[in-house]
Amino acid sequence: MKCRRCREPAVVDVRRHNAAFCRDCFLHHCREQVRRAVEEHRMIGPGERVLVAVSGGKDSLALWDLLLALGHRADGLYIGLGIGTYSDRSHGFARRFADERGLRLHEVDLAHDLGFDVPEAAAATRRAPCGACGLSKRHLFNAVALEHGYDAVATGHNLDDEAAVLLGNVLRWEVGYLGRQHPVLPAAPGFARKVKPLIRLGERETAAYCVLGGIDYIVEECPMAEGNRHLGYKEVLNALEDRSPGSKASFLFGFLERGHPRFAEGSAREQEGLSPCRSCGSPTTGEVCAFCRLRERVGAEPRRERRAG
Ligand code: Q46
Ligand code: ZN
Repeated sequence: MKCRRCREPAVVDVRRHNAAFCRDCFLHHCREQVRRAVEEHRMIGPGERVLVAVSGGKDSLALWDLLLALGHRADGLYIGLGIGTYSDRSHGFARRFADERGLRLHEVDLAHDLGFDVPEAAAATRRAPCGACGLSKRHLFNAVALEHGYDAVATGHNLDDEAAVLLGNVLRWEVGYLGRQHPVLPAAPGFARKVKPLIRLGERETAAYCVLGGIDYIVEECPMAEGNRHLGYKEVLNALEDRSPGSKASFLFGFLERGHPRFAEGSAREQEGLSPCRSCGSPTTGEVCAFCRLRERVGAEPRRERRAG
C-alpha cells in the first residue's frame, strides 16, 4: 500500500476515502478535514478564542491539538465527573497534555465546586448516568465560556458520534433535536457558540491521529457508558459501513445539507420563549433550569470552603 499523497509506504488506510497515507500525510489529511469543517460551517473566525472541552480521551485531545496546529487560539476545560479511578486517570491525561505543551487548562470539579458527582446524580434521578452527566457538562461548558469571554466552545464529537445521534433522532423522529443537530449552534443571549470541528473525521481516524502524533490519551471507556443507546446505534452503523464504506458520511452530510434546513425553523421558534433561571441566570423555558433542578434533587452543597467576602 502506498501513500496517496507522496507514494511512500502507507501506514494507515481510510476506506471511506478509498485512500491510504504515510504518517505525515495522514496528519496533514486530518488537519485538512478539520480546516474544511471549520471553514465550511464558519465555526471559528480569525483571532477568535476557543474553549475546547477536554475529557482526556482521543477525540478531545486530537481536537485541541488540531485546532492549535491550524493556528487557532484554543484553551482547554476539564470537568471532573467523580467517576472513580476513570475520572482520576482521564484528568491525568488532560493535565499532562496541557502541561507538556504549556497550554491553559481550566478545571471544574463537580463534587468540589458544585457539591455532587455523576454517580450521586444518577442515583438521585434514578436514570442512566449519561443524562445527568451530559446535562451537567453542557451547562458548565457554557458557563465557563461565558465567564471567560470565549467566542466558542468546541467539543470532540466525531463523524461516528454525530451519525449515531442522527440515527437515534430519526428512529424516534425527534424533530426538535433534528432541528438543533448541526456542527454549529450560533451564540444567543446566555449561550456561547457551540462547534464540532471533528465531524469530518471518524473514530478510527482520531485514534490514529493520536497514536501517530504522539498524543497520550485514556484508552479505557467510561464505566458508566453501559446502557447508553448510542453504543447500539454505532454498532448498526459500523455494520452498514463495513458493507458499504461511506454510508455514515453520506447519512450525516446528506442530512446536514438537505434534511436539517427543514427542521431548523421549528427549533428557532423554541428559542424565543426563554427567560433567565431564577437560580443561576441561564436561559430556560421554566423558572429554574434543568441543571439547577438536578442540583436541588441531589441536595447539593458545594464542598469547597467559602471564600471570604
Ligand atoms: S462520561 Fe458521562 Fe460520557 Fe460517562 S457518564 Fe455517560 S456521558 S459515558 S461522554
Ligand atoms: Zn439554573
